[in-house]
Amino acid sequence: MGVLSSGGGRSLRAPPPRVTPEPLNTDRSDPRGASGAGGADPSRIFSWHSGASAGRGIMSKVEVKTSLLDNMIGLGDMVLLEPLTEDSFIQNLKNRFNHNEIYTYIGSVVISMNPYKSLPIYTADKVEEYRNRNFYELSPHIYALADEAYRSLRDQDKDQCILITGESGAGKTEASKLVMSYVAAVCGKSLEVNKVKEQLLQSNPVLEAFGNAKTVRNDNSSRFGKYMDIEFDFKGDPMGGVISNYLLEKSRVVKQPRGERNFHIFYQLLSGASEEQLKKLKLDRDVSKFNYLSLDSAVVNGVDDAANFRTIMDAMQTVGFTDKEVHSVLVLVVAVLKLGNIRFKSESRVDGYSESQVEDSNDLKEICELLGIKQSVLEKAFSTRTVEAKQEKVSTTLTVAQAYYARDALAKNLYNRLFSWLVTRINESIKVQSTERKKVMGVLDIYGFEIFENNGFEQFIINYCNEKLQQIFIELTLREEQEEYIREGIEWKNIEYFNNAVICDLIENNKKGILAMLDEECLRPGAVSDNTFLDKLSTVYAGHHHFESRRSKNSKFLSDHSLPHDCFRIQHYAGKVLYCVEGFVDKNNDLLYRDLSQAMYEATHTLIKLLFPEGNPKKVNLKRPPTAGFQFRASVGTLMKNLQSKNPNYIRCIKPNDKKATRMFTETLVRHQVRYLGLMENVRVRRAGYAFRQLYTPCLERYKMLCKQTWPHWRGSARYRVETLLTSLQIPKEEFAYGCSKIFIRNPTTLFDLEKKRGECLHVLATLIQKIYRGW
Ligand code: AOV
Ligand code: MG
Repeated sequence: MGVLSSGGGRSLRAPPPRVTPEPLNTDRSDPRGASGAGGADPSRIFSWHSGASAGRGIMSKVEVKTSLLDNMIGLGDMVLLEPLTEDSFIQNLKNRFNHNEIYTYIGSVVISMNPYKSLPIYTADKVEEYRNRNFYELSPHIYALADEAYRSLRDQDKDQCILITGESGAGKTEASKLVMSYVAAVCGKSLEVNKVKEQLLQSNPVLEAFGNAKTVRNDNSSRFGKYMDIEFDFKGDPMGGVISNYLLEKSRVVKQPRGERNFHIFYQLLSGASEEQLKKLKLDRDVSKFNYLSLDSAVVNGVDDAANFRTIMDAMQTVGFTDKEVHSVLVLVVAVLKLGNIRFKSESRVDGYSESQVEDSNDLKEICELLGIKQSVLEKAFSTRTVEAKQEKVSTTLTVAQAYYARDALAKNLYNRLFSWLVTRINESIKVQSTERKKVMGVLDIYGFEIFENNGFEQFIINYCNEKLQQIFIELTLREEQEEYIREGIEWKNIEYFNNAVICDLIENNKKGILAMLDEECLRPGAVSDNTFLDKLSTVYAGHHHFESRRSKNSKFLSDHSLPHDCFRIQHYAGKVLYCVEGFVDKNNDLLYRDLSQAMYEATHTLIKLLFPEGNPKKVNLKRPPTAGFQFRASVGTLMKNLQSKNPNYIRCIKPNDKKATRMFTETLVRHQVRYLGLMENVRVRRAGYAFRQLYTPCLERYKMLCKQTWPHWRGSARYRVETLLTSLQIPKEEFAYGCSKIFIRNPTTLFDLEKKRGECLHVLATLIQKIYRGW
């Protein structure tokens, strides 16, 4: 039938955009982009694939079966799986994984299995292979998705976003880098463009050094969320970008769970700095000298911290950091390390009270020298605390425990602010200067869903963020898709799926959500504690299906000893997580004694002064800063809106085993992920659905030249004329469904076919016009 449905192996390059000079008249009211469930993004007109692998076009069920049997590599697109069961789905993934085929499609969604080994599939030749090719022409690859998104952005002028999801260690960060490097490889290559590209790419290692760490799940685990908008000019060349970062897991700075490390940069600096650098930084290379650095996993297998340090230094230079700035940054990293070594003792005062005092002042002295702070100022800030209320200032002494608390709070804040400053500084470098209209590709790489032995506030925030992303996927690929069929009056058998909106609401509801209740508790005067917060939650959510606590009245969990008294459990979309409530209030409050911020503000070191603006005594602000949870909820809300305004491209990462091992496929683990990611439902909707849809009038305007009854003018209702057009082209009836306002086309090949015919028609017309112009 169509160009794509002929036998395999034929070169099926996408028709160049020149053939269709005017933009497709797309249904812009349709926000779906529909990458997921065979939805309606007409911008994919040149690349909607048929659901077959390697240019085979639509395969019959018999063919599919044969190919599954004959070809142990498995099927490239799950849509073709017959019979479609969870077992066959997983078997297909396994077959492919065993043959190093780590990518598989569900329509235009890419499933990516982490191979835990480097595969020769990301070479320059591969880039060339996938460049400007139809999505389905070649075997499934992340490059096909990247190419698709890029061309859609460049040629159809549609902003894109790449949504990468999956649990910790599933391969999101790697995937995001592959997408970025692919796009960098296929766009312009002028000197100027190359410089921008380098800066954009090199921002990655810098942020990874400061924001990633070894966890038990992943040796290079992202401990912050990152969203990067890459901005392109009309030709599709990158002009720059903007990075947004989301809540860094700053508690890691002062304490790491067993078997985990602090952020990479600490180890990199100690291993990689030259003797001269160390001297300037008053630093000892020995990891064991620093309380903030865990020793049991200081060295990560296969990771060369020293070499990485040099890479980071080069990357910082490429991004545009001056030598002075780099030095300033390193000074702050050292200051954090040394803060961890400060010890306190209790000292009796003449008035009978006791107060905390710095025990051995050498580290404190060095910190002060590095930062340009008077030693007495910092010492005082560690032994007394000033509370300001209206006109009054009251000074109280700190106990030793409070002093340690203050020290850790300062270290966490310092590092966190340094990290945010790095993002701001990188943004300054990659900022687009021109005011010309930009096309945008957003790449989202967040921390993946995680369940540890002990889960606290950080995991709660991370898992909430993942819940929200799952929600976008559900909304766009499962809910809206199905609702549109019903709205348009198309015959549709509802496909059931679990909607996690209820969990999102449990967490983020403005009034009663867990985060709102935590805020309420934090702002309440009087004895505020994690336990009173938990009591409150337990009362309000006693009967909630996704919330479990032994403190709830008549709790059915009273005898559940796997649920300790100081914990609550949430049934997330991806599994049950037990959260220990200890530290929730404190981490949400994120308070730093003003004496410490004032001490930092007094520093002569310009960067640290900049990081603590609230320490300016002239600008005392008695208003409480927004809580960590509040800020996160707000920024995630903005992010979701941003993502929904773009055409989504999904990469669903799956972790094949829990051991970070190559060639190991743990079926139960994969099954669990397939379930909670909603992949079966995704295939079902996709299989039953229509790949393309368009309002009748624009559809007619685009293809009217293919039929005498509609060309050059048509009369009557657009719907009636579309029917005339399609009938005259003798396209099988089952390929279409006529909705109230839109025509739905089942297979992309049909669309390609229409496009091809249109292209030929335009070509004939253009030749004719040329002949006329040249006077024959
Ligand atoms: P994550 O981003 O999903 O986890 P990563 O992208 O960091 O996971 O991947 C974890 C590790 O798996 C990497 O460091 C690589 O060793 C390996 N890996 C992943 N993808 C590939 C690939 N395509 N080819 C080869 N190796 C790969 V987290 O950041 O923890 O949620 O918070
Ligand atoms: Mg990551």
